[in-house]
Amino acid sequence: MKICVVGMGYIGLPTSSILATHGFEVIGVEINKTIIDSVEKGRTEIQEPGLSIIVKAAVRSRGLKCQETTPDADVFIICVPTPINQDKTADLDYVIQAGNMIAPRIRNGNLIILESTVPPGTTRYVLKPILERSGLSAEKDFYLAHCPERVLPGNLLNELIHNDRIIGGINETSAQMAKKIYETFVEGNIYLTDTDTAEFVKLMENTYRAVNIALANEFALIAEKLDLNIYGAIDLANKHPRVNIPRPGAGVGGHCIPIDPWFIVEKAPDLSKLITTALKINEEMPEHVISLVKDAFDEAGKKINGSKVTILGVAYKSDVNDARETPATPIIKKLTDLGANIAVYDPLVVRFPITIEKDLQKAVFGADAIVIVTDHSELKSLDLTTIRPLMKDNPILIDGRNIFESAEGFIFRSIGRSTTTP
Ligand code: SAJ
Repeated sequence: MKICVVGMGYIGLPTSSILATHGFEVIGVEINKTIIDSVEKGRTEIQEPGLSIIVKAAVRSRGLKCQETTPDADVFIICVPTPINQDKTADLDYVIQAGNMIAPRIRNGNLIILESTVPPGTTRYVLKPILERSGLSAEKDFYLAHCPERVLPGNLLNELIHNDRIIGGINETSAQMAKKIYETFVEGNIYLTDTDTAEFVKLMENTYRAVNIALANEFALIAEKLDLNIYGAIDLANKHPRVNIPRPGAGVGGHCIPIDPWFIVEKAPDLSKLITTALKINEEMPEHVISLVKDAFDEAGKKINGSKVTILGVAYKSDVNDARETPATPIIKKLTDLGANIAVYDPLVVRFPITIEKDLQKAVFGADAIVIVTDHSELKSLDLTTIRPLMKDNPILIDGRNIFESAEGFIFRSIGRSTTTP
């Protein structure tokens, strides 16, 4: 069976490689020529445990190819990004483009699966009419399903295989046909529903996480006001059998948690009060980091204008090389607006608008302040006694990820932590 996967990014490439190593003939379609070149050579820039091995195996066995044009196939899987517009509505351009590419290729009996995260109704009311421009009818001539991806970056391949999956079909046959594809490699359970429900379920999952992180962030701000330590308090609250509060931090990034909940808001703005407030709380965390920086500079008797501030970690979360929607971006912008000279260190990220210093000592040399934005494993074992002598007098440490309980010799601020009690 021949499967065409449109979009060879974070989801498309691992999915294609897994399908290829499970006996399917897979053709990846990609508009980015650099990605085509690297996949054809069996390589990937995406750092995920086990991914480069499986990509290499898929390409070497000739089960996976990558090209710019859309081929004929039995199954088409759409794995394109769905970014957000300025007005916080979903930008469906890539989904529409993928539909337009697939429509001329559709034959009787084909199955089209949308994996991209979309507002409820998109499969049925946006994608289906585009595909029907082929002259064929969904349900009668071809089949259509939504199977939202669910994998956690950093543990992607493992979750691709072991997580349960939700498949929404425009009819029962579509869902059953899609299930046959996924059950070749998914070891979790596969649950079938309709497309609108599957779309909403995916958004509920990421919204649930966004709202819970927002609650943790709000608790952190309250804890600072009450002069207590939020992390110890959360650990104790989480001893309750039905409480599981996530970690507060410098901000919520990535291409899903700060974005996908807006796709629910878009469909029911008047009813999405809690979701909207939660998203705003998360968006304001970088501004809170700036207020901690200002406070620490005041205590040090220094001016931000003309100072050197080193940002440690620009990945959107620990141990990934992905900086999309990273809270580091608004933090750097604000500090630059205040006149600070910024240096950036990240052990993993390569692509970022500002040059990333790969030597930690050089990055912190002569700095007035360091701001920890990402809790990479390497930064969790940072030895402050070797860093402090490299910095200017009265060095400042702002810990946006609760790596340190205190920092001797530094003017220290940490999100959700009292400045007077340890
Ligand atoms: N974060 C916190 N505190 C926490 C956990 C996370 O501030 O306790 C921050 C992270 O630093 C990061 C952001 O939240 O900036 C998002 O990180 P994440 O690990 O929560 O999620 P993602 O974006 O890497 O992956 C999520 C996952 N969704 C859920 O857990 C419900 C994943 O399963 C989805 O497949 C993925 O979104 C997606 O692609 O939709």
